[in-house]
Amino acid sequence: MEKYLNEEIESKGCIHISLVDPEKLSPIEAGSLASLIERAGSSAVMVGGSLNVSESSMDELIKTIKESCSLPVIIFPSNVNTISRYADAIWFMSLLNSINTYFLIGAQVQGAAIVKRYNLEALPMGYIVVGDGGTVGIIGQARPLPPTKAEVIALYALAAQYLGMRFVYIEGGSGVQDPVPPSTVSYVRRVVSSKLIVGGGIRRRDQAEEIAKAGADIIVTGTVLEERGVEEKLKSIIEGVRAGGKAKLERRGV
Ligand code: 1GP
Repeated sequence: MEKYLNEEIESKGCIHISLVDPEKLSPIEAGSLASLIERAGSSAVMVGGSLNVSESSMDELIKTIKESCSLPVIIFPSNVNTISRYADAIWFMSLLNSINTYFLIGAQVQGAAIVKRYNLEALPMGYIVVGDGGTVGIIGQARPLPPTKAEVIALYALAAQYLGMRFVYIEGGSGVQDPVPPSTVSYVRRVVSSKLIVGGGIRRRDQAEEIAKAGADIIVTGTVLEERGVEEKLKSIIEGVRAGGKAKLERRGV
């Protein structure tokens, strides 16, 4: 999975991943949504949510997604009970600005043996919640990092990189009003070389394009899948990701 993601990022400059929340979708809805996600051009599907998710709801949803499209599925865990054997990989993540050690290392210790038993590829990721952070900020007891405090966010990201985390996720929180500012993304980009994931509140093409141009490697959107006109909206966001990724590659002279 990591090799696939890196190759996709290498060729496109920036890629898009759709986030599906088991609490918000029935497996039947998820089936048609999964093929729509593939048609629209996402590179993978992430499955997870902060509230009311169980291993069985993860299993059902992931099986349906795998039957309905050929995209790889990555677990976006909120707790140890969201690890499913049917996924291809898991973000093995630590919520770096949580004040609760459970979200820093406790859940990871409890989940590690399950990940091994299910033979899931573990993708090491530092997770940084900025702004109010939405539900995940509350559940994960994140100490709020102001979205414009780029220099502090960058230090969290750099610490993650030095700890060996090959992915860093700057999370604005699902459904928040404003995404992480592109200026913050470009600041962090200049400091770290880990793959940079950005998500939370991205609803439009121009927002996705600016964040990709600023240096994001992966853009995640979830809420848009629950809205009317999803196919059109998703395609337009992914066009923005492509345009921003292309600009990024051109800047690098690729
Ligand atoms: C949440 O960053 C993701 O973890 C996606 O956010 O639901 O706002 O697209 P949205």
